[in-house]
Formats: sequence, structure tokens, C-alpha cells
Amino acid sequence: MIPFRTLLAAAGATALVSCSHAQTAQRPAPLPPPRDMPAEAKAFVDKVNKDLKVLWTKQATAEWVKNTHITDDTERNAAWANETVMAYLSGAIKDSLQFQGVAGLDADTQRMLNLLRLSSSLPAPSDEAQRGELASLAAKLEGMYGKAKACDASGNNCRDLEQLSEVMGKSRKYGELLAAWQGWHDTARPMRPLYAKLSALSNAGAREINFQNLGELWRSGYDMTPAEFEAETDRLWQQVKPLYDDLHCYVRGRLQKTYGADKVPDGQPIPAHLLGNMWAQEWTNVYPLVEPFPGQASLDVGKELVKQKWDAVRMVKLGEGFFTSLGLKPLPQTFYERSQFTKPRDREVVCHASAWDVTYENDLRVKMCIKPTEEDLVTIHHELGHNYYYAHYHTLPVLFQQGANDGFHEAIGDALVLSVGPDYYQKVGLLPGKRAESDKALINLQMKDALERVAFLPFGKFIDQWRWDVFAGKVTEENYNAAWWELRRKYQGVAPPVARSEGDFDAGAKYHIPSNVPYTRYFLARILQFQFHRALCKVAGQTGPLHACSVYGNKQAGAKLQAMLEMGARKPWPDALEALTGERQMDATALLDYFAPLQTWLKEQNKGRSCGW
Ligand code: X8Z
Ligand code: ZN
Repeated sequence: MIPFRTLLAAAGATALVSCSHAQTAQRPAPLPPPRDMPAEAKAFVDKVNKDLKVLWTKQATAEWVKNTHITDDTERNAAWANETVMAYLSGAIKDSLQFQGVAGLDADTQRMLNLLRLSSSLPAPSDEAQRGELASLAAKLEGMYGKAKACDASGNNCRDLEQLSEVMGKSRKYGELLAAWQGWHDTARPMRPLYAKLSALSNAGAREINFQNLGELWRSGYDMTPAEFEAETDRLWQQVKPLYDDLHCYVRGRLQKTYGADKVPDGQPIPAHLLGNMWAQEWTNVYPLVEPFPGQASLDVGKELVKQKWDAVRMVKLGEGFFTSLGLKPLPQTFYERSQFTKPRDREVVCHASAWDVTYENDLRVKMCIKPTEEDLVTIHHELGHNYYYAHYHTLPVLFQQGANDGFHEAIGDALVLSVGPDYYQKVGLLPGKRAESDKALINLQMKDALERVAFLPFGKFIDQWRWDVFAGKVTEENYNAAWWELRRKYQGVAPPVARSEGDFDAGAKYHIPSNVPYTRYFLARILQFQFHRALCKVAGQTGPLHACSVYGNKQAGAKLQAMLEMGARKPWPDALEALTGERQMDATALLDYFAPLQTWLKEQNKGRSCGW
């Protein structure tokens, strides 16, 4: 395949020959016909779409193989494929600049030109050696994360992230939690210099395509200016912060009862290893410690999954069943043949869950290391949300094969899980016995939901706050770790359980940093999913409180959802949002409505406490 810029160069050479001929002729040769720029632009994006489909398929194939079997060879192979894509994109994006500001472009062409410039979250410099270095750094960092293990001082008794996460979720022993936390965070220390180089090189790549830095490129993907987008995320955070503060205050009070006020003092951030999760991003695992009404009905789906010996395929089929209940098509049979559902015993893999369309033609897969837990059941729905988005837009040109914005992609599966409650679990046999309906049971349920979805909000916000500052040069390698903890303290109200230094690289202990996946998408998704849920409930004709609504089995809701999924990235995201919800702004009022009963209860509980940190 010939990259488009090679063709352009050839055309340019021809024009030069005829020009020199004109100088020697008796009569001036007729002027070349004026360029039809709109038509050229259209032809250009057509060609780019075709080229990218081939290149991205090769890249995704190499990435799939690497992610499901990490070796030096598969890493190198993936790095090569990435390098080829990087080289093509830096050429094509530069070529596309000739169409900037050209009048008369059709809307699709104009949009695809913009999307092309934003299409890589890791743009490379045009210098070949630098590009090669960037590609190999990216592959290496992701591999380091995937293979990382915490071993004891003698190098024995190694534990991987899955094992350490189990400790983080289940143990209530301060020291045991600390060892698991510290063990994992130590694995990221060697990533620090590699990450510094990776950000310098991709920043240089971003500058070559006229962004001030990589953060500006990332913030440009939202149909508004980067500054407007940053202000928008701040506005959304301010909408939800009071609810987070109420939850933080209550949870800290309860953790005090378990670990003592000396370990969890009032007015101070919570030690980051006590919240049931390696990154304190979702707190569901501490539910038993904070349960509002012990003994009242609550869900323990994990226990049932284990008791009834559910395997991974059965869990995935349950997830698929939610989507088909809405009238969406079953997943292709190849999905079940090609996916990785469980962790292979005999090789290293990247366990962090992801969803794929390897050929951009409905070759759907998930890659997970599923265990019979409620957390994994929720993640399955999340991943299938990605797969169903892919399934609905795979006939569009590849530049449109994306979510309306990346937050939309992350929100689909989660929005459907908002319809999953006791009724649903009872129907599918995961909640045996009679279920109680009472105000107390509702608060228990909402608490569990909030530990997942409300606790996450500041985490979703601060990660890119850190990276935006790194890319802008406000945070340098000398203060990576200090800046990381400053933001965690400010947004999450958590603190490191032991002193940290600039020898540590705690950011690297979170998948999306070494893998270079932008993170604001998850913050947006936690807000959008409630907006989607509210809209789907309205279509389904449900008029009760938002937390009580379920759209399971509702075909009208399904049709409305499909109409948005089919748009892909063809239209600006406010158009897609309007198609589903009638609204054109991201807005957290749906989330606040949903949690209104819990927030009232929390405020009551927190009376007389000194909240904040
Ligand atoms: O990375 C993910 C998904 C894949 S897109 C499993 N999530 C974020 C995380 O794990 O940090 C989903 C929730 C937030
Ligand atoms: Zn996702």
C-alpha cells in the first residue's frame, strides 16, 4: 500500500517538470486548471480512511497478540506495527493541513480532517529514530505493567496484581493491606525514566502537528476549545463535589471504627490503602465496613456467583442478555471463539479489561481475566458496551468509528448496569429468597452504588489533571510523585500510607499511565451514564424515581440507544447527546437525582462530625 503523502509527492514532481518546460516554450503554456480544493479534500480523506483501515487492523492484530501473550518478540512486533501507523499519521496529518481553512468543504470531510489530527493519543515526531524510540518505549511500558509482580526481599513469594487486589479487597489488617499496597507501588519505580522520555517524545510529536503540547491535543477532542473543555470538567466536578464530600466524611467515620482514630484521624485525608482498592478509585469492597443498616437486605452477588459455580462464559452471556433484551443483536459467534475470558496459566498477559474490534468490521472480542465477583460482572457489562458501540458503527469510514466523544464510549455499558438491581438479580437467579423492600434496604443499595460510582469521581478527574500538567511542563520529572499526591489529596482526600519520595513513581502503578490511555473519559462517563439512564427511562415510560427505574427488556429504549450508537463520531457530541436525551450539555443533575435519598441520609449521619480534610 502506498501512503497518501507518497502519491502527493509524485504529483508534485510531475508539476515541476511541466513548469520548467514552460520556461523554454515560445508561448506561455496554458495555466493549470485551478485546484478544486473541496474535491481534493474529499478524495484525500477517502484515501486516508482506506489506508488507516488496513494499518489499524495490522496494528490491532499485533496488539491483540501482544496483549494476550507478552514476550520480547510480541512486544517488538507490536512496536513495529505502531511505528508504521505513527509514520503514516504524521505524514497524513501534515498533508491534511493544506485543507485547513478551505471554504466549501462538506461537513463529513471537514469533520474527518479534524478527527485525523486528533486520531492518535501518542503522536510521534517525524524523525525516524525518535519515532522508533517512542514506539518501543510505549510497548515496553505496557509490558512492564502487565508483567509486574511484587516479590519479597529475597525475590521469592511473588504476587501479581490480581492476587494483590484480592488482598486489598478482602483483608482488614492494616499491615497486610500496607504490604500489598507498597509491593505493587514499588513495581512502578523503574518506569519513571521511561515515562519521562515517552512524554517528551510524544509532546514533540504533538507540537509538530501544531498543538502546544500533548495535553492540548487530548483536550481538543470535545468539539470545543481545550480551555473550554477544561472549564467544563471543572464545572461538572463542582456539581458533584458536595455529594463526594458527604460520602468521604461518612466513610472516614466508619473506617475509624475498624482501624482506630489514630490511623484514620478526623480532618485528615484517608490513608489510600484502606478503601478496598489498589488505587482507592472504587470503594465497593469496604461495603461491609460501612453498611448503613447491617442485617437489612443487601446484594451479595459475588457470594452467589461462587456458590452456584458460575464460569466466565456464563457471566458474559448474562451481560449479552441485557443488551439483547433491549432488541440489540446477539454478539457474533466469533466473539466467543476469539475472546480471552480468563487468565491463561502458562503465559503473561495484560489482564486489564478491554474490548476490541480487531478488523474494524465487527470482529468483536473482550480481553479479561474474569473471576466470579460482582465487580467483574459489572466490568463485563462495561466492556460489552464498547463492543455494542463497535457493532453499530463498523460500516462507517474508520475515522468515524469512534464514540461521539470518548466519554460516551465508556458510559454505554455502565448506563445499562444502572438498570440492574435486586429485581433483575432475582430474575436471573443471583438473589435467592425473598427480597425486602424498605427505606433501609434502599439506603444499603445506594451506599453500595455510591461506593462504586461516586467514590470514583475525583479519581476520574485528577489523573489527567496530573498528565496535563506534566505535558505542559508545569510538573517535571523532579516532582512527578509530589505532584501526584498533591492532586490525590486535593481531589480524593486520600494520602499515601507511608512516606513517598521522588524515587517512587506511583502514577505508573495505574494501568492508564504506562499504557497512555487518556482518563478524563471515565470522569465524563460517570456523569453521562446517569444522563443516558434518565433518558432511556423516559423513553420506557417510567415515571418513578430514577434509582428505581429499569429499562431491562424495553425495546423502545433499545431503539433510541441504537440510534445514537449508529452515529459513531460522525456528528459533534452534543448532536449525539440530543438524539438520545434531548439535551445538549453534559449535566450531573441526573446523578444527583439518582442519589438524592442517600445524600439526605448521609447529611443526617454527618451532623456534628468535622468533615473535610
Ligand atoms: O479501564 C477501565 C475499563 C476498560 S476501558 C476496564 N476502566 C477504568 C479503570 O479501570 O480504571 C473502567 C472504570 C475506570
Ligand atoms: Zn472502557
